[in-house]
Amino acid sequence: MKINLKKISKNGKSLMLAYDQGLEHGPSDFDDKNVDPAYILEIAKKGKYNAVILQKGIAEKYYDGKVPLVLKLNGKTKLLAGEPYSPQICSVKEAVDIGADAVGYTIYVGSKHEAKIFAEFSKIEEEAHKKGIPVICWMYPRGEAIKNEFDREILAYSARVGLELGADILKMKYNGNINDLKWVVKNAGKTKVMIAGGSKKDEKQLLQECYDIVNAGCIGMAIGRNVWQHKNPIGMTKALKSIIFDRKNVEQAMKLIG
Ligand code: FBP
Repeated sequence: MKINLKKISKNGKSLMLAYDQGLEHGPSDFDDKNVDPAYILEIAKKGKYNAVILQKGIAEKYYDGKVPLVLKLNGKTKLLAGEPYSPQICSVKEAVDIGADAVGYTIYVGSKHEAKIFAEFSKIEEEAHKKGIPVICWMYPRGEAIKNEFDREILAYSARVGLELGADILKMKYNGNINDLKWVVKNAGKTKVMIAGGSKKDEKQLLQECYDIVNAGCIGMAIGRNVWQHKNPIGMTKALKSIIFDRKNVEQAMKLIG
């Protein structure tokens, strides 16, 4: 089934604001300002993001429908060691009732729990697509079998798995090599690719990554810490948008940070 991505993109490009780190990483990512979900939703609104990515608890208490919503359906803490598995904690129906325009699910490609993950995801994919809701997969190759999660073939394999399983968008990590990313995008076929921001980095490095990402054929970024940990989140948003939507270069974008 062809799923419409218009609600969470513009002219085939997209910039999403991720705020599920409270569950995935815990409070170590936060300061006095960004610990407050209302602060993040204000950035999402002012920055006119194509979507904000939340877990259901925060969505139920803070989301006001002013920006499109991607609701994450699974999650886990960083406290548990061992082979990764992120259990489903929200149904597609609940997500739609909360107002989700798309749903998200993390797949740990190569984990010992892969069979369980695939089975859980296939039900989500079927239900979401029946309702016409796009499915975004966080494709994270992890576990004992994965020696290097940034390896070109492992990343490309993960992208292919996303296509084969029926995801509409993949949220992946960039290993810093644009040719590798082009191969990843090719393997994703008609499934679109977005890139995560990662931990806070130098502004110029982030914008250069954004520039590569667009030039490799990705539709944009689904980014969190590099925006809401920034002293000027809206300036950083403008810079990222100028590259993704207006094809500006890094120097031009740098001037917009303020
Ligand atoms: P960031 O841009 O802050 O890295 O957020 C992207 C993201 O995919 C989040 O949605 C998620 O919480 C986190 O990264 C998971 O990253 P990891 O598993 O590498 O800690």
